[in-house]
Amino acid sequence: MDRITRVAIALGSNIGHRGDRAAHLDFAAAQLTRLLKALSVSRWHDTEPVGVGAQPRFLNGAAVGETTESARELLERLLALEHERGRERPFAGAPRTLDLDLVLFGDEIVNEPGLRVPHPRFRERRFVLEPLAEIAPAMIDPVTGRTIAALLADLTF
Ligand code: PH2
Ligand code: MG
Ligand code: MG
Repeated sequence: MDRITRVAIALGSNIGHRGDRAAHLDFAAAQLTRLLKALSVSRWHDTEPVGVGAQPRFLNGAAVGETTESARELLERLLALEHERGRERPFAGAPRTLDLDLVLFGDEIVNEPGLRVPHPRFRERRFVLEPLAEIAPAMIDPVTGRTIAALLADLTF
């Protein structure tokens, strides 16, 4: 029997195809139903850009589901979906059509080139925690041992 891992993914877009950021997130959600079992998807949240200067507003969401693949294999699939939506990386933090970040991969802690889980900054990011708390408030961050709901309640801004 393959080992089943529950994963959390953060979705973001701030370049819309003809202005439609939701089309990118809807595409990602549809593809994730093929990649993951028992998928839950949050609603989409319109958010202020954080830490990237003057950029278009984001649409953010979260998805939770189960996989039998490794974190590296799932990451490769997420990058392929970003690529399908024309994601370009001219510089770090550039505006993007589709960003799919692996936030949690079960209780695994991975620190490798190109792959860090839990996502190193997700605990400070309301645009990640708020959608994730909608669908998986009891999910545990293996680094702090805190639930998503507790991490969200900790945010002071
Ligand atoms: N992603 C970033 C930087 N800033 N701000 C919002 N609101 N939403 C994002 O997804 C986001 C951001 C880098 O990945
Ligand atoms: Mg990101
Ligand atoms: Mg990313």
